[in-house]
Amino acid sequence: MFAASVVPQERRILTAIPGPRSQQLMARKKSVVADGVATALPIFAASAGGGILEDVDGNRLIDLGSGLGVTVVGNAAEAVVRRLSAQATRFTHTAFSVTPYEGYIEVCEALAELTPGDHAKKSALFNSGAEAVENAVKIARAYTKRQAVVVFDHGYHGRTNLTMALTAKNMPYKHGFGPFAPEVYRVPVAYGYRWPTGAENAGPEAAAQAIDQISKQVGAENVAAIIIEPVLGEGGVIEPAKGFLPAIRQFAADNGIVFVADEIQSGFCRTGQWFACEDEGIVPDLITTAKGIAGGLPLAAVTGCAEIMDAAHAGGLGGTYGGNPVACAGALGAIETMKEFDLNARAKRIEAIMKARLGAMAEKFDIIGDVRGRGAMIAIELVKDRATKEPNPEGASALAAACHQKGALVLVTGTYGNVLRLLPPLVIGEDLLNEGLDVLHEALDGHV
Ligand code: PLZ
Repeated sequence: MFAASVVPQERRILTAIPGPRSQQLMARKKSVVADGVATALPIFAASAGGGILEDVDGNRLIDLGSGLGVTVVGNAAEAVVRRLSAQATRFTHTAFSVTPYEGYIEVCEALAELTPGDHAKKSALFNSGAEAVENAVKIARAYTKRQAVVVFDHGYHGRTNLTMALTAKNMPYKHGFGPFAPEVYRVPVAYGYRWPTGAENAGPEAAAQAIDQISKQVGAENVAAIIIEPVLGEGGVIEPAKGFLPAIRQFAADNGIVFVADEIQSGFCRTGQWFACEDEGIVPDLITTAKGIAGGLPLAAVTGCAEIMDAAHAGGLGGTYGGNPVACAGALGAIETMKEFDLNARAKRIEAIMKARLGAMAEKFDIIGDVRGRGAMIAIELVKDRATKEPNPEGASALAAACHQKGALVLVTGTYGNVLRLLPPLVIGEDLLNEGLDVLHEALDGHV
């Protein structure tokens, strides 16, 4: 049994979506929660576990979103609950920078063991993905004594001021919130489906363009860090075409630039490997993690070469809550679950099921322009016309809404808002996963 939660693993729709209790709560939300904090679904959660999320009206939805890719081990995973409960009864907070505790060390030891490369590694723990990315930039700047940071088209790195600058998409992430941090430069990424000369050329051509722009417009000797998601999540589950990541990684190594893999969404078994950059044998200098690391608790990390990590002066990295003891206990429980149930193998099995089913749907429904992704990070890109590849954001929203009504929770993403992504918890049962895909199939039937 994966989950401490007792939610029955079956889809059940008892009321209209949203039901009356969710509607009441939504009315209360409207009066006290800032409108900027929007929700993708108008239903309120009551409990969740395995592959099911139950709402306050008793509806049970198949979870194909994992709370934005977080609950790799499912909600309320048994080992997470056991460990964090034990920790919470001992102490909930001391501040690691005041009175340290063992759990923090254990998480850093696990990160050193699990991240790519067998060199000496160190970590620093934080609360959110954005905070981890900001700190990776601080560390890279301290190490290189350089300022420029290079990021990519379609990249997403967070919502704080520096990470808004690093994030590509204006709406909803940046609009009206500038000015943004300086010394951030954006270059092309190998987006195979939309590469003008075809997917087969995307890897080398995009790498050449990116390297040319960095060299000519920024100057490699000014660049502290190159930051990239090995699979770009919010940008539309874009796997950079083969060869792209190794070429950029090599360029960074040749020019003394810190190569940062942002594995906040793609890490911790999500793509069928501990980290997605392993797919092409990449060993990053620094790696940022969050989301899947702690089974839903707020925890994030920067991990990397000890020499680079040690470049920041004592007291230069920190924060009141970073590496909170309860969150660390959650992380140790999540990692225990990943190992015990071999969740990398589960992710690969989920990929096989989803790719086969979505491939068949793509043959039937012209609205599907592309099926892509790895492991349990899979997406379909929706288009108005397969020849022009004109994005179809309306189709994506309508499909997602239809899935929600029928009891499958899916997420819409992508620079053009036209990508439907499926990020199920890795502990989802195969019957439930197939049923979720049946729902998507029915929704496609109703909308094209
Ligand atoms: N880097 C690669 O995916 C968070 C954001 C959703 P935080 N992605 C989901 C939203 O609308 O806010 C993310 C990511 C990558 C960084 C982050 C930022 O992580 O924990 O949300 O700060």
